[in-house]
Amino acid sequence: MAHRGLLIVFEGLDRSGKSTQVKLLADALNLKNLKSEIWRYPNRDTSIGGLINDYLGKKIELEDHAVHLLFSANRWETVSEMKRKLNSGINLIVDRYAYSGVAYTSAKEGFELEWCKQCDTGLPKPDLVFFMDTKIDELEKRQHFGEERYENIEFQKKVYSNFKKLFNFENLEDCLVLNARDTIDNLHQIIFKKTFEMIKNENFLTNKFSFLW
Ligand code: T5A
Ligand code: NA
Repeated sequence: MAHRGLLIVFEGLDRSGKSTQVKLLADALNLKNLKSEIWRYPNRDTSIGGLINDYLGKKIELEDHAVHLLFSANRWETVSEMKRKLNSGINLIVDRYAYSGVAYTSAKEGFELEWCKQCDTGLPKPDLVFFMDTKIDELEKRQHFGEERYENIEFQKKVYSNFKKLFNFENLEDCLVLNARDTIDNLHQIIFKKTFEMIKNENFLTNKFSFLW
């Protein structure tokens, strides 16, 4: 029976190097004929994604609960295509997912983690999450930091502590924490090795998914 593809997610604060590693990983897998696609959330190409894009770019204002649900809807609107691709054996390398949804909204005043998790319940659960762990004050030095909504140090600190709660950094079954201050190439080597091991593990790739949470 054909293997399904892996669902691999990258998470981390703004500018922590996710997109850089997502691209390197997808390219390296494709070079080995392990068919892989890059996905990202928010997916700014849909009409919901267009609203989110305007919100992040500070062109429009949206109520905080409403925007949280839009981010979630932006995942749900692509979920059948996600399952179809995974079932056809394509690995999906995903730049942010529901963990960002929860970590960012629950950094806002008056939002409980549990409420934030609710709307993403039932989404496919990633096989592997890479968390790009950065020193918050170093993000400011990276290119373009500060242009979009949420890109300020105080907010990012709250987001970071929410990620810690979500992933339970002391008991890392769901997630591999990477030192995002390492060089781009070193990080890629670690990420590729871990992913390749998983792809080669026959026992691991059943055709079933788990679901969040
Ligand atoms: N959001 C998202 C929610 O609130 N709810 C949700 O449900 C979701 C899904 C959009 C925003 O939306 C929020 C979270 C975000 O605030 P985005 O479009 O993913 O998120 O924006 P960013 O996370 O900011 O994505 P970026 O592309 O801007 O950052 P990346 O991908 O983390 O970083 P990258 O790879 O582009 O690198 C940034 C810079 O650092 C350099 C790169 O060359 C680049 O200049 N760099 C390194 N420098 C030194 N050492 C390294 N190891 C480096 N790696 C990269
Ligand atoms: Na950004």
